[in-house]
Amino acid sequence: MSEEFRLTDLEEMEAATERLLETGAKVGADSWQLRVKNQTPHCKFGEKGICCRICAMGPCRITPKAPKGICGCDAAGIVGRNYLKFTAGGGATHSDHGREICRTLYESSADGAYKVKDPEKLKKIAGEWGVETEGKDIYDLAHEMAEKALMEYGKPFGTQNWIKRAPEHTQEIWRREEIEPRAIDREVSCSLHMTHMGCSSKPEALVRQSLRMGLADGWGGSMCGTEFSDVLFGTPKPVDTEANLGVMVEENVNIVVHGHDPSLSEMVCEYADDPEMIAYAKSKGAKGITVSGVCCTSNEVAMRRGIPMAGNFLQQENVVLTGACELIVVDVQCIFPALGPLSKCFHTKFVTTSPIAQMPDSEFIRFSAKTAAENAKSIVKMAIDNFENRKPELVHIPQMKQKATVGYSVEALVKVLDGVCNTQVDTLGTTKPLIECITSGVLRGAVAMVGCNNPKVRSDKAHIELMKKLIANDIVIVASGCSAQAAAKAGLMDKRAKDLCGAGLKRVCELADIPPVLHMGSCVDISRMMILVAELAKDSGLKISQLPVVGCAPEWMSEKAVSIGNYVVSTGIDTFLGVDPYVSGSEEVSDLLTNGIRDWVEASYTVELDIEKLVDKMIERIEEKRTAIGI
Ligand code: BF8
Ligand code: SF4
Repeated sequence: MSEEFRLTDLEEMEAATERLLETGAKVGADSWQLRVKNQTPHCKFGEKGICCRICAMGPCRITPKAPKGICGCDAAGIVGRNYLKFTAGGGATHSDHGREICRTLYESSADGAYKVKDPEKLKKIAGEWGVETEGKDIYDLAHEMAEKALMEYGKPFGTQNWIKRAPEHTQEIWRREEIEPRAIDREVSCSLHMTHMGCSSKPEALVRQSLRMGLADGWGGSMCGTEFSDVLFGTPKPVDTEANLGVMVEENVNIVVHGHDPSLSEMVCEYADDPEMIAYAKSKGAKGITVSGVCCTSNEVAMRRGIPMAGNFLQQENVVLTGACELIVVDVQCIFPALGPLSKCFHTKFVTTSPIAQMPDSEFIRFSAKTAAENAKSIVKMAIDNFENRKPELVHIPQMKQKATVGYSVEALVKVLDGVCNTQVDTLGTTKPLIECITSGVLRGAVAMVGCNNPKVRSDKAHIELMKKLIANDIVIVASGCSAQAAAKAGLMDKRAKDLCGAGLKRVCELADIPPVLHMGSCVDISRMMILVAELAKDSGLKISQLPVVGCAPEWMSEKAVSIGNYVVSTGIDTFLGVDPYVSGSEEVSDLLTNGIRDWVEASYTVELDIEKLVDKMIERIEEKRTAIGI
C-alpha cells in the first residue's frame, strides 16, 4: 500500500467483486447478486407488513376491498403484530448469544480453555450487582456471576439488573411507560403470546411491547454478551488491524471466522497462532496461517486481537470466491445458507459448529465450551490439510485493504479522551472531555452508525457516504457491526482520515490520536453505546434525549437491527433508518414509531430511503438539539 492516504472508493470495491463473480461464473457458482434479480420486485403485501399468517384461517392480506382479516383484524393490528414478532426474533437472537457467553463464563477455569482475562471488570460488575468479591477466588466469582447473569433470563420477579446503569430520568421513563424489561426470556414469550391469534391487535400495545422487548435486549441480553465477553476475552483497547479482502494471504492457509459468538473465534485464533500448527502448515507447503473474519465475530476478534477483517455481511460469498479460502467456520447468525453450495464449487470447507445454525452442505463440528480446545484444533488442522486441494487457476485475492485502528470500548474511549481538552484532574476517567468538546462546538455531536448491508441499498454506499459527510461536519462517529467494517474497508478508521474532517473534529483526532470513526465492536456491543450515552448524560447533567447524539442504520436488514432500533429510541436517542421496517401498510403504526412514541420515550424513528436526505436530517436534528440546550 502506498504511503499516501486515500479512501478506497465504492467503484474499486465493486470492480473487485465483479472480478470475483467472473470466477464464480466459471465454476457455476450462484451469488446474492443473481438471486436478488430473481426475487425482485418483492411481494408488496410483505413489504408493507399487511400479510398475516399467524393462524390457519389465513393467510389474510389487506387490500382496499378486504380491509380486515377473517378474524376482523385490521392493517394496524397486522402490521403491529408483525413488527413485534420481528423485534422478538431479534431480541431473542442477541440475548441467546449473550446467554451462551454467560455459559462460557460458567465453564471458565484457571487451567481450562477459557480464562478470566479482565478480573477487574468482573469485580466491578459484581459490585454493581451487590455480589461480595472480597477474598473470593476469581473463578468462584466468575461462576457465581455467570449463574446470576443466567438468572436474568428467567428470573420470576423484578427487572433487568443492567438498567440501573441508566440515568435516573431514563429509568423513571421506563417505569412510567411500563416498559422496564423483566426477565429476558419472559419478554420474548410475552411478545409471542401477544402476537398469537386472538390476543393483541391494538397498535399502542404492540409497539409498547416492542420497546420493552428491545430494552430486554440492549439493557439485558446484549449487555450480558458484551460485558461478559470482555471479562472472558479482555476489554478492547485500541489496536491496529486491516480491512478488506486483501487481508487474505495467498501463500498462507486462510481460515475465515464468521458469525457472532467470540467463544469459537477466540479459540480458532488461539490455535492458528500455535507454533505447532504453523509448523504443520509449513509442512504442507504454506508459509503460515492467516485468520480473517466476516461479520460480527470478525469485529470481536479484531477488537481484541487485531485479527484483520475480510469484509462485512454482503462480502461473505466473496471470501470463498477468492479461491484461497481453505475453510470458513461459522457459529451463529447472518450466515448465508448459500455458503454450503458455494464452497462446493471450490476446495473450501464450510464448517458449522452450533446446533442453532445448522446448514446443508456443511461439515458439522459441534463446538462447546467443554471441548473448545480440541474443536478449535481440529478445525485449524482441517484447514491446513485442505491447503493442498486448492485449485491455483481459481485463486484471485483482490489486492485491496486499508489500515484501521479499532477497539474503542467505553473504557478505552474515556482513556484516550483524557488527552483531549482536559486541564482539570477531576475530569479524568469521565466523559467530561467529550462533553467539553461538544458544548464548546469543537464537535457538533455524535452519530452511532450501526447495522448491516442490504441489497436494497448500494452496498456500503450509505455507510461510507453518510460517514464522510458527518465527519466533514465535525460530527464524530461511533460504529459497530457491518457499518464499522464498511468504514474500515473504506479507510475511515485509519487515523489519517482526520484530513477528511472538519477543523474541530480533526483537532480532536490529532489530540487524542484517534480516527474519526471509532470502532465500538459487534452488534451486541451497541450496548456499549448505551453505556456511553448514559455516562454522557450523568456527567453533563442533561437528559439522554437532550444530547446532540443520534443513531443510524442506513442499510439494515435483520430482525436484530429492529430490536436494536427499539432499545436505542427507548433510551432516548432519535434513530434514522434507511430501509423501511415493513410498517408502511399502517399509518397508525408508522405514525406511532415516527411520532407517537416521542411522548413516551422522548425519541422516535425517522425512515428516509434517500441517503442524501437521511444525512441532512441527522445533521439538522443534531443542530436542533444543540439549539434546544443553548449550545
Ligand atoms: O449482528 S450488522 S448483517 S453481522 S445483523 Fe448481521 Fe447486520 Fe452485520 Fe452482526 Ni448485526
Ligand atoms: Fe387472518 Fe386473523 Fe388468522 Fe391473521 S389471525 S391469518 S388476520 S384470521
